[in-house]
Amino acid sequence: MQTVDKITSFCTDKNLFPIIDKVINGKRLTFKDGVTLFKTKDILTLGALANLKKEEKSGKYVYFVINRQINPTNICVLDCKFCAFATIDKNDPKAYEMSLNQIIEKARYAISEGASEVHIVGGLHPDWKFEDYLNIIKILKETFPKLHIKAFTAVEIDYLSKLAKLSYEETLIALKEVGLGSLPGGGAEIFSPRVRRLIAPEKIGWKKYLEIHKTAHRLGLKSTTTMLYGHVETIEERVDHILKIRETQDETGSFTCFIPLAFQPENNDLGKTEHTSGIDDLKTIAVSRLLLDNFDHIKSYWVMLGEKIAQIALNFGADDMDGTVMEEKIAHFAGAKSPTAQQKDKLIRLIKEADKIPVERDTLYNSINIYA
Ligand code: V47
Repeated sequence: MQTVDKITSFCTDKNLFPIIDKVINGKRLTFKDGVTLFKTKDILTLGALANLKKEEKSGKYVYFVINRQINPTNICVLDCKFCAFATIDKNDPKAYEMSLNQIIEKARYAISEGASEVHIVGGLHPDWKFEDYLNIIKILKETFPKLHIKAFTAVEIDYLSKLAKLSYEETLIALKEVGLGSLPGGGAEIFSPRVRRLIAPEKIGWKKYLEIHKTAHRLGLKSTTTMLYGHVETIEERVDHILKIRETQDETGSFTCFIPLAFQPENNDLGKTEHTSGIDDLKTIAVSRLLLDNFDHIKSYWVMLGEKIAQIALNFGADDMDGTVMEEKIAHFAGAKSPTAQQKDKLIRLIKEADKIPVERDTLYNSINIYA
């Protein structure tokens, strides 16, 4: 039986028939298709289609990285309504700032555990200078030359450029020169101006977010990108967000991975208390896989999805699990139920149980070890 017939034979939503045909014939999906996919109740057809596309991209492989997250401070001049991690008040009992030494020791420990990457993001500290941020990268790279430093979201780059009175390009060049390896994807939230006004009114808008990533790409830096979902956004706003990312990837081709971030609902000022549902999580991964035909990788971020949904998502289009993380704070301040760190062996087991082949990768998806 042909693949189209096979999938249509168990499909229970006739609205999906034309989309199945397009996906199997390699045709690009539209905004309307994205909305239809999000609205379907036929989760198994959606999963089968997304898994088919995943297998075209990466076969049975599912990637992970041995990494550590380091969040140098949570003191932040912004006051985003959804964020439970940051505080604007230096006297808040939860406020903290790490010394350069503490950051170096965290990286040293990570390397002793086999890490190839540190992922550094944090608050926009009211008193830190551009040089303080620059020094974090410089000293880390001088101390650990082989370590890949994935650091500073577009929101931080915008802040640093203001501190340094430099353009985005000049700011990124200065950071690259001292050892910045790539940019992480945080800070994208949802691009819709309506949603941004509600959840993060002071944060840079989507145009600047994408301009910073495009500038990084022009300079030869790769980056990842994200979407924070499950708060006050509509399905249409999710699809619009994903398509703006697809357009940017058409231009630059330098995003390595897309990461849907499931909203963690504790300690926020949005009045939201519900976690995303498993069905919504799986749909979001699958629709992302199907719409982002120009992305090689879709991440199933176990920290925010929980291990169980993250594992199932490996059969709904995801081909990456992020990594060991070692010290997660942002989601856990907001009530994430997952552990704050993950053992490599556990990641391998989760991937194998999903009938996939675990591949330890570096930040840029060079494979380090295949666990066939
Ligand atoms: O920028 C903040 C989001 C991001 C919450 O680039 C929240 O490979 C859920 O971007 N619930 C930080 N999300 C994490 C992030 C990330 C994680 C893993 C890998 C990569 C990558 C990037 O988390 C923030 C914000 O968008 N966030 N608060 C919350 N309550």
